[in-house]
Amino acid sequence: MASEGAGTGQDLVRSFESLSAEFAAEISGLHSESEIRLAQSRYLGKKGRATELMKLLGRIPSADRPAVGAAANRAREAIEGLVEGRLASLAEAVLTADLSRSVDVTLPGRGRRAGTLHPLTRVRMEIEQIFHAMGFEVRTGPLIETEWNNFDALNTPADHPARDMQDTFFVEGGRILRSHTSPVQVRTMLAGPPPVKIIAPGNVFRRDDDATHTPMFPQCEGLHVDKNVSFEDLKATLIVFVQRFFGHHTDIRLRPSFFPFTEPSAEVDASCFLCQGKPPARSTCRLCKGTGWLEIGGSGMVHPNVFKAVGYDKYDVTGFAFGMGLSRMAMLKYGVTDLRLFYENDLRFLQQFPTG
Ligand code: 2NL
Repeated sequence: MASEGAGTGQDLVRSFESLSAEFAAEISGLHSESEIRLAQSRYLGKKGRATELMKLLGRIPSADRPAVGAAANRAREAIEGLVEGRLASLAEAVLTADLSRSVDVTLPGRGRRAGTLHPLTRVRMEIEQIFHAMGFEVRTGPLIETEWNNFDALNTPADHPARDMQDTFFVEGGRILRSHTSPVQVRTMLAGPPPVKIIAPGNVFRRDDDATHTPMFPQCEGLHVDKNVSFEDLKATLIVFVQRFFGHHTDIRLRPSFFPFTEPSAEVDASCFLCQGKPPARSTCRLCKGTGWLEIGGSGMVHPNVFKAVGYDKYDVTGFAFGMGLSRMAMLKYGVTDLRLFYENDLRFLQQFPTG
């Protein structure tokens, strides 16, 4: 070692001066903090080279000692400065490497937003709750049905126009996509004796596709069969429903109509909840178009032929049934003017129906 033979103060001063240069050379090839710290202790530690050099201080003339002490301090400061500088540039290099990756590690997190229910789902759940509170059970069934469950059992004979290829989807094996949820009620009646008090929400299919019809749409039907179920019970049930769904001032209007599976049959209108059906607001109402009424579905007393088909005694029980389209209910309730919005899954539309 250069310090070994140090006899004079000047030799020792030179040894200290070359120490920091040697140290600089040594750490220039090191690339981790632990290696650099280790090198630092080899020079400045208890058994380090600077400490060994200091031990020679006793062998030199005392007049030279202050100069050697000053040289030792300069060497220590220089080495410490080199360590700090090297560690800082190492940290800088690590940061630069991080930032140059394709992932920007400094970007704030995106966060998670809870989803919302689709407006058609919301309307279905609300209808389920209202009828459940009136004692109706919620039942579902398969989308692919037999022609018998979908048509024959419902007093809809083979020559009825609804059974045309143009109006119904026929699938392989003689089955069809159900055109209403009535087969759910048929299955329920076939499965057990009266009473039956159910609603059947679900998707149905018709060969229709234009501005106001989609080939698939959700509907909800209801059926109440028991001894002495009357048309009055139907009216009362519908009134409670529209009042809970549209608002407690709502009234209903029943217009004579025809369905193969009910007799008598009626179209169901709800009084317009926007203008309350009252003039003069009514004359300009954008919702009911001045009529004061909103068409919401159909209804009637279950046809005796339906009871015959499912094996119920038409002299023992009576029943009412009704059906409504959920898209129409959602459009009326939320003021949606284009049916297609329900099926485009545009978040700008869907986010207008917050859940909670
Ligand atoms: C409408 C009309 C209606 C029914 C559905 C029904 C079911 C059985 C027996 C008798 Cl199992 N009827 N369902 C009755 C009358 C009308 O729906 O315009 N729906 C959107």
